[in-house]
Amino acid sequence: MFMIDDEFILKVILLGNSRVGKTSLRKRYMGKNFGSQYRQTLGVDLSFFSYKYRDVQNKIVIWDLAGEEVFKSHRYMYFKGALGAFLVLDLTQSLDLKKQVDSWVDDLELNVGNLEEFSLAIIFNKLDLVDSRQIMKPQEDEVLSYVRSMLPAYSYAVFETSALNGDGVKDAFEWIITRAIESALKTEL
Ligand SMILES: Nc1nc2c(ncn2[C@@H]2O[C@H](COP(=O)(O)OP(=O)(O)O)[C@@H](O)[C@H]2O)c(=O)[nH]1
Ligand SMILES: [Mg+2]
Repeated sequence: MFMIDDEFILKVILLGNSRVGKTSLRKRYMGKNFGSQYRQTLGVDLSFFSYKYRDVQNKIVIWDLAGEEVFKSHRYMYFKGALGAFLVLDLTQSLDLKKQVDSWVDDLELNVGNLEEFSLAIIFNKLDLVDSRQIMKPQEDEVLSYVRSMLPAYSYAVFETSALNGDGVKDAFEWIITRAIESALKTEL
C-alpha cells in the first residue's frame, strides 16, 4: 500500500490458471465507464482506476498475469504489497480442482502469509455456460472451507460470475476493493 497526495494506492491481484477468465473479468469490470488507464509491463497487465469510498478517493491497481512463464520468475513481485486477491476458478472444469487450488494456496502462503489484513475473493467464473457446468455449490463450499482452513486469517467471500454477461462481476470487484480500502485504513491507524 502506498499513499500519494492523500490518496491510497491499493493493489489487488488476479490469481488463477490460464484461460479461467481473469482478463475477461478485469475488462468486464473496467468497462467503458471508468476512464481507466491500462499498461502492460513484465508480463503483467495493470489497470488503474479511482474509487471513492467514505468520501476518500482511492486509486486501485489491478494486476493481471499476461503469461504464466513470465510469472514464475516474478512471483514475489506479483504478490508484493497486495491487500487482496481474486482466486479465479472455471465452473466448467472440475478436473484437478484440488490440485489447482493447492498450488494457489501454496503461493499465497509463501508470498502473502496468513495476514489478517488480506482479503480473498474466490470466483467461480463462466456461470453463463450452464450446460457445461461441472462444479456445483457443495464443491464451491468445499473449496472455501479448504482454503480457509489453510489460511484462516484472511477475509473471504465467494462469487459466481460471468465475464460474458457481467453477472456477479461488479459485486465481486466492489467487495475486494472495499475490503482493501478498509484494510488500508486500519493498517494506517
Ligand atoms: N462463456 C464464457 N467464456 C468466458 C468467460 N470468461 C472468460 N471466457 C473465455 O475464456 C477464455 C479465456 O479467458 P481469459 O480472460 O483470456 O482468461 P485468462 O487466461 O484467465 O486471463 C476466452 O476465450 C474468454 O472469452 C465467461 O464468463 N463465460
Ligand atoms: Mg489473461
